[in-house]
Amino acid sequence: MDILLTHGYFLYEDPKELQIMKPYPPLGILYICSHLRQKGLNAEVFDSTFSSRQQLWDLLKQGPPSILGIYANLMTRSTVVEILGVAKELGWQTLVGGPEPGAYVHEYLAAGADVVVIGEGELTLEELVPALHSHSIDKLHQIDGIAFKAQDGSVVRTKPREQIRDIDAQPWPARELIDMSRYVEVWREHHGMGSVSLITARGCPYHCRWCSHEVFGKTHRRRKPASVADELEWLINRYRPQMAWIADDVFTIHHGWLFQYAAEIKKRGLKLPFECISRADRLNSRVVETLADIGCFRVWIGSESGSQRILDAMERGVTVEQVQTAVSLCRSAGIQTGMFLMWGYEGEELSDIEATVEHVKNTDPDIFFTTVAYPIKGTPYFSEVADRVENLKLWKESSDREFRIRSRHSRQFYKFADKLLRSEVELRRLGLKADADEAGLAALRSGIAEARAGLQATHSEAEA
Ligand code: B12
Repeated sequence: MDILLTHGYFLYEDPKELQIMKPYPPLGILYICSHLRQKGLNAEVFDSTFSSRQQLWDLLKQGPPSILGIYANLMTRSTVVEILGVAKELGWQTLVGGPEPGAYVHEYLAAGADVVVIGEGELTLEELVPALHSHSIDKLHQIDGIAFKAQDGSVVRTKPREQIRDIDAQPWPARELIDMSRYVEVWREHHGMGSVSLITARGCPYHCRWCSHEVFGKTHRRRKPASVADELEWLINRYRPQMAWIADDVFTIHHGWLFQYAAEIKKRGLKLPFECISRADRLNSRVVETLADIGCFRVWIGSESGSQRILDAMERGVTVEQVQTAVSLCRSAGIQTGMFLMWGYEGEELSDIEATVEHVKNTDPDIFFTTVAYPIKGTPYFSEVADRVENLKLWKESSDREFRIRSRHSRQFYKFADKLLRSEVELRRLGLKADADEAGLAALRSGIAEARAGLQATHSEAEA
């Protein structure tokens, strides 16, 4: 074996994910694997999702030691660090890649990675794997898109790796190397619908200040509609799913592309229900009707805030009205909407929180999720608050989600904001029903009063 690829996500160790049970395969390492195989390298995958650490340790022990490449994101850091430690001890050479390591080169090298791969992995690994097998550190200096420790202990970062120009020329992810049917089955068992995932493009050209662009920068490369339709058709024939998730950052960026794709899907009779993420400013009535026509049943929209001031501070490039219009267009077309909302962005005050509550009440999406903003290293948001960021834990035991920002409101404050939002939305929904239960309405009203009092009481408490 020339390289073993893995990721640090073990579903069965995560009580929260065990309740959600919506796993998808790690497309990034599967794309790398199919590319390397096409180039004649013997690449294998250890898919940790349904496995245990012990199974991985056994495989690494079994050897013979080769190269282990690990995908890391901000949630899997501590597991990836543990895998690095075990692999090094057993004599493996180690690489890390994915959206997080480029922002923490020194830390990952100190944690046992021999090389950090920055950006897209395919072309870099095609050169890096043979170089590592030849044990020639000199060759590493010639490989773009990596960071490593030179013989004198200094950290070398080579030139950025050029992106793959024609992503249609790439082979599809090597799904046949993992237990794909298990993913589809888990979905079917827990949600009544087996699901598959695919991507139609790479990269997002927008510049929301909190978003991580570590892998693809601000570029946007799309596949050809027919190529995506081919992959979808293959997925349907091979795994018989009842739905799909299009895992692009923003599915409806390019309207012309969407209309061509829709024509292709319709021509082939491939109407598989699907969900996707989009932006309100990339949805209009023709786009929404087209989405409905080809089976889209839910669109996720990053609404973030109901305060235009905060949206502008995020450089979101969207107005509150656009979000309201997009949600109502989707509703008229029979498409559900899911909304992501963020508390605590720089400058957010009580009045902005009230504006968000009003916005969600008026817009009434089918589902919404809230997060307290966290500054991901490498983003403009992180740079803006860097001198106030504190991490109470050791790097290898924590994640960027655990950052505390000095002088921001306390976690308790945002819990009250959440309670206010949920109770207000619920009250509105219940209030619209003719047979609304009076006791239920009264309980929600008192919850709202408590949340507002809590917000006032904790308003001057700082986070860290
Ligand atoms: C799909 C997705 C998910 C799915 C994951 C399902 C799955 N298994 O794929 C779900 C919804 C579960 C999810 C959840 C989360 N996600 Co997410 N997600 C994505 C998304 C939209 C697409 C991933 C994808 O398939 N990309 C396409 C492939 C081709 O790209 P790739 O994975 O990056 O792989 C390339 C390179 O990274 C590199 N590479 C990858 N692996 C390796 C390994 C080695 C050894 C090497 C050398 C190179 C390498 O080469 C690959 C091919 O070029 C990305 C954004 C994006 N466009 O990538 C965000 C993204 C990865 N998610 C992100 C975040 C923050 C989260 C959450 C923390 C959100 C939350 N608040 O809960 C959780 C974490 C979940 C967890 N426990 O890990 C961030 C990560 C930021 C960071 N610095 O880590 C991203 C980048 C979004 C963003 N822009 O902020 N996510």
